[in-house]
Amino acid sequence: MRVLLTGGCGFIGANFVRHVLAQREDLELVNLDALTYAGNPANLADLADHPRYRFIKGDVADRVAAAEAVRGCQAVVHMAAESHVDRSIEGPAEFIRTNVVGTQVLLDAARDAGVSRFVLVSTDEVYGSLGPTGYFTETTPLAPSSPYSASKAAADLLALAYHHTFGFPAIVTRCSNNYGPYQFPEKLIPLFITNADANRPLPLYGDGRNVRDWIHVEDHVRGLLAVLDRGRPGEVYNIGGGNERTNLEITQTILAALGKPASLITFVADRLGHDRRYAIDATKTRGELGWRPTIDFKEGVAATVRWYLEHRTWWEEIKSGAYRDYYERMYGDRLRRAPADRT
Ligand code: NAD
Ligand code: TDX
Repeated sequence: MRVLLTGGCGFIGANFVRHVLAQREDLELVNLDALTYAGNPANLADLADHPRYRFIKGDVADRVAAAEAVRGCQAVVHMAAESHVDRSIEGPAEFIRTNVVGTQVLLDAARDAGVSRFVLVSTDEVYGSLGPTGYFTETTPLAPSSPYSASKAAADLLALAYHHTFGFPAIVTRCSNNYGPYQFPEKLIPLFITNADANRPLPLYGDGRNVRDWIHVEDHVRGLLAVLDRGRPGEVYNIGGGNERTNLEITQTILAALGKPASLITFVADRLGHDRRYAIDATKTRGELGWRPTIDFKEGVAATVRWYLEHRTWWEEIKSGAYRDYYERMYGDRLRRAPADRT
């Protein structure tokens, strides 16, 4: 089967391509990626000539590019997106263009091409924020709170509406926070590993007690493939690791793994509208698809820290480019205004 993957040069996409080419001889991949700041050809450079892989540089919101990419494909895994909440607070427009309009354009192209499956990679953030107890299930009402999560909720509901209205074979996945190799160092775990390595402050938002439910990217990729293989059209599948941690706990784990002092922790002004807690109930996906996460959190984080230490050139190149302007915009004032006592 030939599968169109969108956003394959990003974090989850690169891990998806690597997994499929190594382990799924029955699948060929066409990767449509616009190579935004988050799309890095270096993530897949060694696979460029693989016989079951083809790369197309293009924008999912471009009708012609989307139609050309999906031609000859039997299935789609759509994960191209603007993915960083902080950037969506700085400027929502690109999130609407790529995540909402891009999804509609791709859905139409895939409908025209008559694909037999369309997996839309959504996120647990569409459910909004939880209090101290409870879990998101697939029937939890959507209540997105950032421009990012609102744009993902729009994409998610569009896919389900195409199933309801047109009988289009869309399936939606909603996964919790991923970590692992190739994650762009704007996100919490790679940002804190790379900053700590350089003895730079770790800017922890608010009181550092917000909770995220972490899953290794490899387990997410296996979940996406289970949905592609066995998911039912029109259904939603939650994917989560069951590893709830406060951001402060994550920070302490990273510092311990690197042997760095707690004095690097710097509490800074909170993210606007910061969701307090996410936690996924993945009972349906486990029961119906026979999927379960396999990577122990402690071991997964230790391996991820090692990966960043062994791939310095990869992230040093990113952090020395346009990323520096982003970092100054996002953190410059926050860090200058942070209390002198960093603990
Ligand atoms: P990422 O930002 O690392 O990668 C996004 C990729 O999409 C990049 O390669 C980028 O070039 C590409 N892209 C962006 N705009 C495009 C466009 N208009 N046309 C074509 N390509 C475009 O993101 P990620 O963390 O790998 O996330 C992938 C998907 O998974 C996203 O849809 C995200 O919402 C979802 N998701 C992520 C997480 C997580 O923790 N990272 C959790 C749940 C769901
Ligand atoms: O500098 C930081 N300081 C900080 O305290 C950053 C970048 C983050 N944080 C906090 C905010 C969150 O509570 O850490 C937590 C995780 O932040 P991110 O890594 O930005 O992830 P999050 O906002 O939870 O969203 C992620 O998971 C769901 C992905 O970026 C999304 O694409 C996915 O949908």
